[in-house]
Amino acid sequence: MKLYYSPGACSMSVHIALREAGLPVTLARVDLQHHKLAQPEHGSDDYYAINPRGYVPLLQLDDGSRHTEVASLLQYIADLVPERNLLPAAGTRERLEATGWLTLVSTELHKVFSPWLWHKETAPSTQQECKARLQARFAELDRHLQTRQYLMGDRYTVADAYCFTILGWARMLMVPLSAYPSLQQYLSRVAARPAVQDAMRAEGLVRD
Ligand SMILES: N[C@@H](CCC(=O)N[C@@H](CS)C(=O)NCC(=O)O)C(=O)O
Repeated sequence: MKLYYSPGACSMSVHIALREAGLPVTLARVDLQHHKLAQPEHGSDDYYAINPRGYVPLLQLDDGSRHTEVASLLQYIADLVPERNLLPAAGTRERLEATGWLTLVSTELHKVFSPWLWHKETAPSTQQECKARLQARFAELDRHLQTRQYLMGDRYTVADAYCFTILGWARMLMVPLSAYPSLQQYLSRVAARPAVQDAMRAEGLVRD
């Protein structure tokens, strides 16, 4: 498989999941500002030629097919290696709960940070509203994590890889997490996982 990614972007959750799954992956870095490939392929560096939507992640399977959307890529990876327990089995109440978390991270966190807070031209009133909405979600997560190690309790899932990746943006976007100690401990717990460290190192976000 080949993962088109940008360091620290939402694509890092898919990168983490691939490492948690023990699946081999080739990384292709995308410059998201210019929508160019860091290493041109077939003589072209135009990322729109790979993904007409222009965004990462994009996962190219070994059959050459190309797929996007973090939440569905994470489910696909987890389902490839059921023995790694990265998601509960399909059709169970636990799976419903886990896909609920994936959707919540996608729609209530990822798409509230982005596109609004990454874009300096966003009106201050919109920024304020997004920050207030995020803080309400952080407070909810903080309460949830007071008595749990991970979103699904004792069990780490790909939803944690996604949540960790998106909440990693908080400091850069000036949405402080200091009022949410259980959430901060959770992020440290996820950060300590070897697969997370390996992915961050490979993306140039941590050094030895
Ligand atoms: N709907 C997509 C959104 C992916 C997305 O927002 N990617 C961002 C990085 S976190 C991106 O590549 N933005 C650059 C762009 O849209 O041009 C998903 O859930 O995977």
